[in-house]
Amino acid sequence: MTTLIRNGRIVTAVDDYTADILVDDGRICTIGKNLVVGGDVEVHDASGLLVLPGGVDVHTHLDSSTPTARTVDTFGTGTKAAAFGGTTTLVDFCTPIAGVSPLKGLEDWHRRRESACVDVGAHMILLDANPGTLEDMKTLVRSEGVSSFKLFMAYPGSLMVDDGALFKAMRVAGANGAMTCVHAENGPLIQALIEEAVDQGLAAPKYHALTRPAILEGEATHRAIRLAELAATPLYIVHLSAAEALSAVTEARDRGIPVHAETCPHYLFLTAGEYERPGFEPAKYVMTPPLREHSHQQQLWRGLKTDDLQVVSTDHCPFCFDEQPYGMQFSKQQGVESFSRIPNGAPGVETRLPLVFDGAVVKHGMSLNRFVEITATSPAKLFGLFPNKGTIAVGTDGDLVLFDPGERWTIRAAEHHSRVDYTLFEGRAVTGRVKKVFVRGQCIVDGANWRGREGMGQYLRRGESGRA
Ligand code: DUC
Ligand code: ZN
Ligand code: ZN
Repeated sequence: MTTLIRNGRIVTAVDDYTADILVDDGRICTIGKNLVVGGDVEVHDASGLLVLPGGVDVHTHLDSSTPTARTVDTFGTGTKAAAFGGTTTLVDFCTPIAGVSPLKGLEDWHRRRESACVDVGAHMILLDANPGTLEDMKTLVRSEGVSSFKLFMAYPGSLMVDDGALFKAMRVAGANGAMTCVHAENGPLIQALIEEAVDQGLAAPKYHALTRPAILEGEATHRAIRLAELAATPLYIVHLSAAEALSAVTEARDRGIPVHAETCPHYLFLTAGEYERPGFEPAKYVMTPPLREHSHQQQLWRGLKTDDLQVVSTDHCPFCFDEQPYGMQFSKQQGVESFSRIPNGAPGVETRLPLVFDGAVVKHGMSLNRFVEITATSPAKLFGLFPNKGTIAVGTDGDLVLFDPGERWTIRAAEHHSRVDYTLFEGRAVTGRVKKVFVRGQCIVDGANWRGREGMGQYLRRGESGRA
């Protein structure tokens, strides 16, 4: 099919101009003024709108088991929600079952991924660094296009690896064109704090935050950086929330070490004050790391400005607050008796672009180019997807978003497309709204209308990560 987008203001990480874009057979074939086309072309008028590269969200957990629960979005529902939020590419975390090989884990992930409506790549989570796992890493990079691996420094007894295993995996990643992604919190110390709190009968959701202090994120981030330095691997700190962690990243980057980091909208816009909500409501805000005090936000905005933070991703890890398709045992209600049993994670895949546009461009004076860079271009470059994803240029995929920079609207979970039953941002008014979304030239979101279909998303075999 052929699609023409007329007269939009095209914004990439480096460009800003008005032109027409012609997409043929999935790829942008011409960009120019007043393009003349035949009658069989679908034409969309973008006058007064921004034309942005489709958003790239490199941190989601769709249809995924965690130690305590299962995330509620399938690839079908999660990617539809992403599309309505202007995101056309996801890199999702594949979590293998403990003791099962990562290659087998990827096979299972592919079966679930078949319902995706937008294009999806995979990061692999590693639960050990046994010889078989280290061999699988090489196969994953070379044959499967999985060029990033996440390891946990938190959750002893389930997801955590020790420093030796982390280092071994880092060395293999570094030597094979892959990037190591790290969940940086000091797991054993947090475990001790949780046990103390539980022994004292402290049960409320706010103790999730009080047992995961920022200083322990800072310590683990510093340690991960030093291990990565020794292992000579590019490092990516996921879901960075704390000023202490950002200073470790900044110090390393100033020394020229290839350390990268993302933060998430909830850390930019919400604070630990949410844990003071009445009743069990604060459970909605139980994600890891937890929300921090307001002072951390100033540092995160500073990091986005100075490029010490390169990416804003969502960590979309949705669990319902109440009843849901998998039943109550997989909802936030699991933790009514104790904060330590609340599933860790929150939704966000549908609200990233408008929230960041409103917060960054409208309220913090960030340039449109930098907005595109942190939501599309940098994540595509860091994770081996550029230039097909993350920019607008002749020859690249026709993944495009028509965005109204002036429309004011209010975020409501009832209008979302995810299966989750709440949003962290209920009732928040934002300026800037996604109007139309195209995946490889096909219009899949047209205002409130869905024109996509499950199964149309393609698997993305990625090139090397962390070499941008
Ligand atoms: N880490 C994530 O990346 N997502 C959800 C919970 C966690 O610990
Ligand atoms: Zn994590
Ligand atoms: Zn996550």
